[in-house]
Amino acid sequence: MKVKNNIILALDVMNMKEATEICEKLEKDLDTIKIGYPLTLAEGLEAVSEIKETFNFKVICDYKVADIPATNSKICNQTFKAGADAIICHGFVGQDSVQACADEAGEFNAEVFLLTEMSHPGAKLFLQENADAIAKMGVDMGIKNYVAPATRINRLKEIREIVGKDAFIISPGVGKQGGDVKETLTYANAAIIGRSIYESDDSQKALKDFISLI
Ligand code: 3DU
Repeated sequence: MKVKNNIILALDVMNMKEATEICEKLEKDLDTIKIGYPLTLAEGLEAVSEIKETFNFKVICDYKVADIPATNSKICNQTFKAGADAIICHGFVGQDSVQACADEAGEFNAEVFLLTEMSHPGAKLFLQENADAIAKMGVDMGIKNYVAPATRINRLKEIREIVGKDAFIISPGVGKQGGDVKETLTYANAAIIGRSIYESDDSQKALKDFISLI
């Protein structure tokens, strides 16, 4: 995946009106949007279709898919049918569950991002100790895309070393969660940024400020 300006907007606003306004303001400098449960639960999966129809954005659905293979397939099927270009799935559920997502993505010529370690403090409790193994599993499976934290640069670096230079890493945690965009992009291909942009009084300027730091 190619990401303009190496920044992905996390569009976690709670209605389509706000989502559309933000997208209109930022469409010159962005080409990739991440939609998660907040907007999807507020407005339905149509939010994905509507953004795809209205804008020239790639849409990554951050549904952190983490179920048995049969259910993962159905979740991915619906998401790709709605027009998503990619979906994020959890790795802790194991190879068969991740493979179900990858297989469904293959049917739609879409992509899967494997979530390794999350960015929040709580990720240290259970996820961190298994994140390297999750990343290794992804490599063994031939997964090309990963999610790794911008809030712990040493961990982002270690995960990059495991997945290799040709893997595509997107990294959440820049801005509000404390991560630094420039440092993050030393190891990640794109930074995921949400609140620091869409909660700003001037979202265009907030985005441009991040771009100027890269
Ligand atoms: O903290 P922000 O507002 O910049 O948003 C970060 C986005 O990335 C948000 O949608 C969140 O759900 C997602 N995310 C993480 O923050 C951390 C992860 O490990 C995975 C996804």
